Amino acid sequence: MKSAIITGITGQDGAYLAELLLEKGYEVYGTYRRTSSVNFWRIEELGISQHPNLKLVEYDLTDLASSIRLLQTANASEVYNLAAQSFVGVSFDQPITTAQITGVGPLNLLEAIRIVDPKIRFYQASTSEMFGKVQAVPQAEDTPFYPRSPYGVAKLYAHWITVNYRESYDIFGCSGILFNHESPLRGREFVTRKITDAVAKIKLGKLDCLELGNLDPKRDWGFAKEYVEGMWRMLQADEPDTYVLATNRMETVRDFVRMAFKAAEIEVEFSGAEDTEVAKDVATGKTVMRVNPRFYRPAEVDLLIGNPEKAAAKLGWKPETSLEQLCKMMVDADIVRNRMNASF
Ligand code: NDP
Ligand code: GDR
Repeated sequence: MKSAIITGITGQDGAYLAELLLEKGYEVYGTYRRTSSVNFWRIEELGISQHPNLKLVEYDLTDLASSIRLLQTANASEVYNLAAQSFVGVSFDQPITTAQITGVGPLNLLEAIRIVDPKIRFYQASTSEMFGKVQAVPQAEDTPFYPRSPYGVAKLYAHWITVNYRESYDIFGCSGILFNHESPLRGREFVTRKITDAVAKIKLGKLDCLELGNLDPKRDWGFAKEYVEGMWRMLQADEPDTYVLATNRMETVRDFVRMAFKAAEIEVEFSGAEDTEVAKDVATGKTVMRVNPRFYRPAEVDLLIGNPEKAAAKLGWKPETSLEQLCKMMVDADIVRNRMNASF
């Protein structure tokens, strides 16, 4: 039986990847952090938390000794490093913690691989945030990087150290430059889920108005479940490499707001500009969304759209779910959860 380690199993991608690897017959070591109240709601919702081939291991990415012990215990042939302080907004308030976890953390795992077994295959969760300020459209593997947040800068270190270990020590290190990917399991601090959760609450009469920051940024949003399949394919390839996963379609945050309300059968109309922009329910005239500058970031990434041709050609990977389908799936899931007063 093949064995794999997934760091960050309590996160969105960790949960979907665990589901995929268990389906493929792997033994999965999923890591979670020691906190006062660990939350396994995602793997519970997927129905895999009690799976006999899933082992949950306490682990912190910033600790080299525990990285070595993790590899020794699991005897895994593949390591998927999904753990990170992954919220861009928070990285401006906690830049040092972000650098330690998101930037240097992966180096602990690479060093542990070098010490324990250099044949272990390693996946690093890199990000379109490394492209940051637009240098080319659409962005591909060879587009120059220009990160715009402490998170993006930290991820860039992790990306290059993965490439460096590949070239220096022949470690099978893959870097997946993934554009935004969402799902009903997305954390509520990220904009798509913040929107779909609020739309569900407004639909059910539990909330009057959603507050957002900048509505102009354009993002390339895909479905997370499809993106974890791409991660797995990268580690099955003959050679380690760097790949972009994206849909090659972009929309603004404002477009996603409109789409989410539409999925709940509420038509909205936008008016006002920048700080005073609002969206009103056409049927009732009520304001259901307003801009609050509190959510603006010190530096913004205006436009991300990826070119996934290399992943299509070399891995046979292709996104299938449209943004409209994804958005509807998220709104529907949030309506069900809010009806049950679920807290996640
Ligand atoms: P989440 O924020 O949902 O999950 C992050 C995971 O990392 C959580 O399980 C979290 O644990 C864990 N973690 C945080 N700090 C540590 C630490 N010090 N030691 C061990 N574990 C830690 O992220 P996603 O699932 O959305 O993303 C997965 C990875 O992919 C991340 O690295 C992210 O930066 C990257 N990425 C994500 C994209 C996306 O659109 N989703 C796009 C491109 C890259 P806890 O629950 O305890 O906080
Ligand atoms: P991002 O995702 O920064 O792209 O990082 P997020 O959903 O947080 O923001 C997307 C865009 O929406 C704008 N925005 C808001 N964002 C949030 N969170 N809350 C708001 O109220 C709000 N209003 C407007 C943001 O300014 C931004 O432009 C995600 C994370 O998953 C990273 O870990 C990952 O690397 C990248 O995607 C690719």
